[in-house]
Amino acid sequence: MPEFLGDVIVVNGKSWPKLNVAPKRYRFRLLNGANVRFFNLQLCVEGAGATPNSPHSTCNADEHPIPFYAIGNDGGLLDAPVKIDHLLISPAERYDLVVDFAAFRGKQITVRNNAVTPYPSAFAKFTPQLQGRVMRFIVGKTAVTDTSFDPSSGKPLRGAGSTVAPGLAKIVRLPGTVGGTPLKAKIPDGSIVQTYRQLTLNPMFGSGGCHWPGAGEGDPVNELLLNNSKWDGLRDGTHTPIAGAIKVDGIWETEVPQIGSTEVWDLIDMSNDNHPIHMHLVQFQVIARIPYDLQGYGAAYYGAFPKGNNQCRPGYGPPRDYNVPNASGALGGNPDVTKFFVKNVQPYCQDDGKYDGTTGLARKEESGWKDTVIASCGHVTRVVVRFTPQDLPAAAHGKPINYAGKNEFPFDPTDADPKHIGKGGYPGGPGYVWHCHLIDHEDNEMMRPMIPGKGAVAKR
Ligand SMILES: [Cu+2]
Repeated sequence: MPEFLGDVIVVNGKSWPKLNVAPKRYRFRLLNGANVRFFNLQLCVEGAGATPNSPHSTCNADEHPIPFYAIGNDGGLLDAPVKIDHLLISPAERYDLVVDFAAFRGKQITVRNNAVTPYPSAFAKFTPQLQGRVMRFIVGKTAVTDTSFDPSSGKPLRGAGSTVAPGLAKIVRLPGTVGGTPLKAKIPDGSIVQTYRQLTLNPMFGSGGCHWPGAGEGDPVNELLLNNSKWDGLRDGTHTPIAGAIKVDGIWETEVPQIGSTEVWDLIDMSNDNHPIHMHLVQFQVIARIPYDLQGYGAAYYGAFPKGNNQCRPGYGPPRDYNVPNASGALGGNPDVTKFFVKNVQPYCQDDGKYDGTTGLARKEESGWKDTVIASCGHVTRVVVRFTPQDLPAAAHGKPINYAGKNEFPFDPTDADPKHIGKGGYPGGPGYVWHCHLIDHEDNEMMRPMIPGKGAVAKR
């Protein structure tokens, strides 16, 4: 059973609570703490609005959605407020919101949800009276003065001109993101992106298949894997490690980024659901979600297993030798996925991602520092990650800065010796992890170790 689903929505420990608010601005910090449930939230005020409900709206016919502002997410404040009227939030993601209740004196505003579960394949029943509502605001009748920051002003949240955090530098834009240098911009000693990885997200079917679709009704997903690799990195049945893996504290690791380096990871979702992929130690930036042909790629992937054993048993096919770059120069031991990029989202996904923003460039509200990204069905989700503290500049005097090989953390994340805890080594043991943050998936092997290394990395 790949997911357990509860059917009562709980906010701060209370089911479907009500909160009395004054007609002014409030800041809300949201954490999706559900084990597997995504939320696509709207704030629905009673009465008809100037703009009619869109077909996608979750508001009732006698309600309309009100706008609100995202001002931050997982890794801190955005550069400027982003006006939205719905918000997709997956388990472990955080969003910082400002809602202005001033125009709604005496009204009730219900927070509603229309995200199906699993998202977006919707195997589970959706009952609007259960999963469709989250909480309710009851707005006071008496006008109050409000001198708080007004996000509708569009004024910056960080840096010069900000009244919120003028001392906080603007978000450093990593290569490949909007506002960052192009992915192939050169620095004197190599390319700005030192390592490119293509890594798969695999549903492991009882029939032996490792990508959607399985063998039909009754073919269970027994476990989920990252890059067709179990947690310990041992090949199934043979007890030999993945080729190219290194052993750290008894675990065979493959994601060993060089400290300080900048990497691009392509997360190839081979399931029919979205997965919130979470990385420890660092914050990264989302570049885009690129539609791809899962069936075509799946055929190439199966083709990389030996004949006669043309299924996905870990250890017999991808990942092949992890550190041998594929046709696109990507590590990970997988067939090159870029040949299977397509213009339009393929129809095997329940949703084309256009309304919830899980296709194309990163949404504005997720364009800051993130540690959790929704890897969406039918897409290769591309993120850029730099193994440094997040606030270091990316360029000086117009030239990109290369931190590769330099540890800029106040501790040594490359040190895996547990004896060094408290002596500059942190955290001891096998280092860090990256994993799906659907709790039921991470506990079913959808997690891999990750430790920054000191050594050289492959150049593109
Ligand atoms: Cu998952």
